[in-house]
Amino acid sequence: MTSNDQRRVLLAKPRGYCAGVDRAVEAVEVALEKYGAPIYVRKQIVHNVHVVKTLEEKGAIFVEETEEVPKGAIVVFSAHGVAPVVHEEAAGLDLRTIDATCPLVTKVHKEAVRFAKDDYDILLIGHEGHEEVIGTSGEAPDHIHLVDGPDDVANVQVRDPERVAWLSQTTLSVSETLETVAKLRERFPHLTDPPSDDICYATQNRQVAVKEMAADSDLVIVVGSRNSSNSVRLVEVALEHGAAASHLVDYADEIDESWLDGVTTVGVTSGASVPDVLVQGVLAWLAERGYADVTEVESVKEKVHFSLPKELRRDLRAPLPITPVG
Ligand code: 2E6
Ligand code: F3S
Repeated sequence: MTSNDQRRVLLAKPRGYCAGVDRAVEAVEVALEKYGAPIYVRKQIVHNVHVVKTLEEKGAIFVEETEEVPKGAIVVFSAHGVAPVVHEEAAGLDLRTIDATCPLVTKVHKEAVRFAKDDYDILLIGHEGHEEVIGTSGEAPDHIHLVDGPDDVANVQVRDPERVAWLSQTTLSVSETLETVAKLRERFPHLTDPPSDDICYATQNRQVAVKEMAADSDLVIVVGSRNSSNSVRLVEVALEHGAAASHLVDYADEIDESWLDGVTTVGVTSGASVPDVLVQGVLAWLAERGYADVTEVESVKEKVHFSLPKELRRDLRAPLPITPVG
């Protein structure tokens, strides 16, 4: 039996919202305030069930496809980005669009366009079916080949092995991506690197933070949704770096009491799409069970901020149209 005075929590920092998520969620909130409900959002604005539910309660309507949005309405594109064809669909329906694509995803789109213009075969490392991968691939469908991890490298076929570049999804495991790139380079020694890191600062920093606490933790609880790539990666990183166990939960009430059997130190972190109120819920749940001693372990300082999408900034500057009375 673990005595009460040994029980403790290590709380990772940085954790939770990144600058791109903060901007995307605020974009929907500001759009609701400025234009009124309903505001349509194509796909989950970020991959978090609580965020989506909260915005729905405020009047956002989430749809899977652009064609579900009524003609002339306002639609927000999610932080994960969209293919150019989606912009065309929206224009065809006279929709007013607010593009909440994270600027760091847009950066990868631009890299894809440039490599395609130079006629490279582009090997996009990422998870099949993920929205970000669908959006990036749509920038240059004839040039991009998806590589879903190291085991997929053997399947890659290119036109000219001397003209090949790689890019990646922003939320991958850093170590697994390095392994995939090393295998790609074995096959294609002339492989060209992206101009800068595609795995974003927030993904990297949250992985560094969980790595630092993993070996000292008997259990690491990651707060995040199952379809959140960066959150799922944090569980993997925790296990790879010495945590005895690690689980992903959306809410504190999903924690199984049996996970605490024999546990002295609990590590807690959260994905980039997770509001901190959910982490506070987990801390309160743990405190009720004797894990009230919380130490925040800060590995990297973050100061990144992105301004709101340009369509919103423009409208926020403009005076409201005067509605004639009578
Ligand atoms: C957009 C791009 C990258 O599943 P994933 O980790 O990509 O997405 P979220 O919504 O969980 O995290 C934020 C994000 C948005 N990451
Ligand atoms: Fe952007 Fe990275 Fe967040 S790509 S949305 S800063 S996880």
